[in-house]
Amino acid sequence: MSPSSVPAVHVSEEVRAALDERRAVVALESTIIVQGLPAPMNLEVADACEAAVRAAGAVPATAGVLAGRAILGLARRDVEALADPARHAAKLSARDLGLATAQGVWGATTVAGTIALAHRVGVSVMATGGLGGVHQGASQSFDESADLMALSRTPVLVVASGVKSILDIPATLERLDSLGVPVVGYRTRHFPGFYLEDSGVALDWSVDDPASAAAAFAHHRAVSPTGFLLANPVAPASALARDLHDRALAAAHEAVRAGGATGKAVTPIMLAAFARVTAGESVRTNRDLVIANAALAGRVAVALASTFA
Ligand code: PSU
Ligand code: MN
Repeated sequence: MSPSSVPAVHVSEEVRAALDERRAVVALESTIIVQGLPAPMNLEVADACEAAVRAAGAVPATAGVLAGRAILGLARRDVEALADPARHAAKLSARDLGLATAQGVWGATTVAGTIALAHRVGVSVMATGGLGGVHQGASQSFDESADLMALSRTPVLVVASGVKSILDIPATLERLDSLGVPVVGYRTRHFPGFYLEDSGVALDWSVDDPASAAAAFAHHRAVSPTGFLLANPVAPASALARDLHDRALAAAHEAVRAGGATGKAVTPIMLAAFARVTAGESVRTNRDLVIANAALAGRVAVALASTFA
């Protein structure tokens, strides 16, 4: 393939029209659908996230790579195809995208992969459940999610309910500090704990409404090339009880250790261990928080498009 035939990121017609008219667009990732949540809830969550973005007045753009085509704005049948276990879709971070498109691979995109595609076409808001972060023992293993470095070089606002519980939360926040990525609580001065409302770690900044979040991000990107983490706590009614959470967390650590899992396999194993120990409650919490994050991302994108386009 000659360099001139290297394909761009493909954008659905609806997303293209929204971008051309400077209307709000929210990028959504697909790893949570394909590797993060069990079927059949995964597709229900994919639909509910798109619906939440639309209800806010923005256009959803779910990212993925279909047989080597990197797409922003997957159709429902594409999401289904990607989630079909028979496809064995890969988990694609930012560094994998070129290889995946060159080799005709099917893959779901992580936060890092999604913001790389989003930024390329001019989408600057995305939603996920929990950002990747620094793993326990990372000072030995060097296991830190590529989501962090990606945020440090990609000016996209990501809405997340903190980072996955198994991670080293204080270390993750230290890295985000070093990388120049602001962490802003949505109606809170504490970093959310993914399945829990509050991780116990204090934050320097918070905003109280979508317009303030949009203004903060607009000001941030005027003076900095980095991304922006808007940390939206799970609704109290959807959070796990703390004792159940702590038991599940111990089991998740054990599952990762016993399986000898490393790299991109760790997060899916951890999520599955939580689902087992909580008898599915963690999956419902995960569903609720990611849909709420999509809704908030929609409202922030609308505020951004109306005021700072
Ligand atoms: N949030 C969820 N479930 C998930 C993820 C986020 O509620 O499965 C995914 C995101 O795609 C995130 C990835 O980028 O987990 C992090 O994986 P890793 O730790 O391997 O970088
Ligand atoms: Mn990792």
